[in-house]
Amino acid sequence: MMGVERSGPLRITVVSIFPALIRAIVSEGVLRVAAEKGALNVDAVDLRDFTHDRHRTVDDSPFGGGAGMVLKPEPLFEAVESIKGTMGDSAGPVILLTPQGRLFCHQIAQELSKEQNLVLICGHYEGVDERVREHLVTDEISIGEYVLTGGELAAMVVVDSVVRLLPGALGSEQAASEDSYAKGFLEYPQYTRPRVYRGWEVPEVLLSGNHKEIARWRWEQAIERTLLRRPDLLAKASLSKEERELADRIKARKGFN
Ligand code: 6GU
Repeated sequence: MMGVERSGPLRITVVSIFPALIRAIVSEGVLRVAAEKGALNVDAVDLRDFTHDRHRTVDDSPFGGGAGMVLKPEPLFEAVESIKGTMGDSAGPVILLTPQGRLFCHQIAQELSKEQNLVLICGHYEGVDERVREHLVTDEISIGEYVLTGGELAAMVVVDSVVRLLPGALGSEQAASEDSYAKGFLEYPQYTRPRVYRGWEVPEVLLSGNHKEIARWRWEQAIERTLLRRPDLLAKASLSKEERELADRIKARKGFN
């Protein structure tokens, strides 16, 4: 897709042995609304539809022995080839969800959100025949350093975070560009009514109506929170000279360094 605007919805095809699970998730909330608005089109493809035996077998025991089962290559190749056949020249990445993949993050979500088509293959912990990795998939993604029973939840994490970045998918267009990870630091604290709850008061500045002061307070809170919880993020953030100086002053005041 590089550098070309997508026409129409981002089309995501998820290959899974639990397609009903995928459909359940995309039929609620923001994902559903994004589809209704024409920003997104998610298809769940049942891997078992690409088997040819009576038992619809998708896995087999590993050559060389060992515990667990391995996803067979034939159904995966046939499923992805069939999906790509419907995409023509706009076929995009074919991504295997696996704990061995590169670690998912905001930047990857942003890259994926610019594609025309995505194919997500839900792996299973025991593994996928290596020929699928070598000759079918173009990328492998993990969502974190822990092990899930299958790639379905990981695929849904990827879909969810990508959909938030699609133009026309969120209620307010600025919301995604204001994300903490887009800016490189964590969010400031938010409050709503009541002004006093169980004796706990909302910070006075937020009630002041002074927008300049409010913006400054939020900025300082965001910096402070990031310093405390994720100093690594702040070190990488792209701040203006002014912002960097303010961050350094907060750091000094709070006894960081
Ligand atoms: Cl993508 N799959 C599985 N099975 N476990 C994971 C994962 C993916 N990412 C983190 N753990």
